[in-house]
Amino acid sequence: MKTKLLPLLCLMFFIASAGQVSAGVVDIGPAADSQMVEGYPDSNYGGDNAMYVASTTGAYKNERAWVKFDLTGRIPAGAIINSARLRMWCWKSDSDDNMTANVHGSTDDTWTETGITWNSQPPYGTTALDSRAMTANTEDYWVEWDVTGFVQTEVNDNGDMIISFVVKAAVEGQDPYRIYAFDGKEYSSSVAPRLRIDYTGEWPATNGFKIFHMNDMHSRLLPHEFDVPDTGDTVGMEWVGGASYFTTKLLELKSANPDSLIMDAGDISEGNPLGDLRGNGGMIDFYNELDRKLKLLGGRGIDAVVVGNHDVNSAQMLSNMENNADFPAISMNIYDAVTGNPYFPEYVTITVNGTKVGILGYTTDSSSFLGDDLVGVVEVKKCV
Ligand SMILES: [Ca+2]
Ligand SMILES: [Ca+2]
Repeated sequence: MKTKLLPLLCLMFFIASAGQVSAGVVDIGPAADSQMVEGYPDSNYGGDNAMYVASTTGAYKNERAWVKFDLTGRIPAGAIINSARLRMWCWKSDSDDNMTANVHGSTDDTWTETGITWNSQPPYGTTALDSRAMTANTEDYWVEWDVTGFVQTEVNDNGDMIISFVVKAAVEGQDPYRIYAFDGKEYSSSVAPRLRIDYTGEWPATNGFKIFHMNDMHSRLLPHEFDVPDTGDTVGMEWVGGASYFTTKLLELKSANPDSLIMDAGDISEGNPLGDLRGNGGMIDFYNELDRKLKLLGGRGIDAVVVGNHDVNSAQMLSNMENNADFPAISMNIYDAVTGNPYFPEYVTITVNGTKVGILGYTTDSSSFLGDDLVGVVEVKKCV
C-alpha cells in the first residue's frame, strides 16, 4: 500500500453574491461519492477515503465508483453548459495491466452516499459517455472524462441540476486483475472528484467585491527559497515571501481594493521556529500586527481566520487562537469536548460594498493532529 500524505489544507467556504459575469469555469466538488464492491454486494463504502475501480475475478470482484454533483447555486440559473468534464485523482495503480475506465451517466439521483451498495446501484446509461486508458504503475494524476453531452441534457434540456455518474472498467472480470484507486471527498477536498463546468450565463447583478485569501502559512515569517514557476523561467531557487514582503503586498492590495475581504483558511501554525514561539505565538503576533495595519487603512482588518488542524496541535496554540487573536478565529466543527458546544465562533458575517457575506470556517477533521494535551478538551468533528 502506498503511504499517503495527510492533507494540510483546512477548508473554508464563503457565501457571497458575485459580480455579474457572462461566462465562467467552475470546479464543483461531489455532493456524494462512494465505492461499490461486487464481492461485498450489500456493504456501503461511502465514508471511505478511497474509491477503487477494479476489473478482477478476485475476492472483491469488480469495483466501481459512483459520484454525484449538485450544480444548484454553482452556475447561474439558465446557464448554458459549454463543456463538462468529470475529473478524478488517481493515486494508486495496483495493477500490472492497463485498464480502460468508462464513465456512464445515470438519471436516477435517488442514491445516497451512505446507502448505496453494489446491489442497490441505480440504472445507468448503457453507452459510456467517455473512456480513458489507465496505464499500469502510473499514479498521482487527474483522469478526465468528457461528459458534456450528458450534463447538457440534464441541465439545459431537463432542468435537472443533480448529476450522477458511475465510473467502471470498460471490461469487468479480467484476470490478471486491474485495480486503480481514486480519492474520495473524505480524503481531501483538493483531490476529491470534481465536475469542471464551462458555462455561459449571468449571475444577478450585485455589488461586487474581491477576496484575498491565504492558507497554510505555516509560520513562514522569514523568506524561504523557492523555484518560482514562470513563463520562460529557468530552474533556480529564489528568495520569496516572508512577513515584510507579505505585509507590503497585502496592504497594497487592500489599499487598491477597499471593497475586499481578507481571509485565511487555516494552518497558520507549525513550520518555522520564529512563528512557532509560544506555540504559534509568533504567528499570532504577526497576524495581530497585520490586522492592525489593515485597520489603519480605514476599514476592517483580517475578516476571518479558520482554525486549521495544525492550529490545534497543543493547548498553547488553542489558547492563542482563542484568547490572543485580535482577528476572528472561526471553526464550525471544533467542539468543547466537555460541554459539546462549539469552541470557537462558527462564522462571521460582514457587509462589504453593500453585500452581506457569511464566512464559515471548517477545520480539517483529522483528529490525528490534535495535541496530546487537547484530548478530552476539544473534539474536531467530521465536517459532513
Ligand atoms: Ca464518500
Ligand atoms: Ca440528474
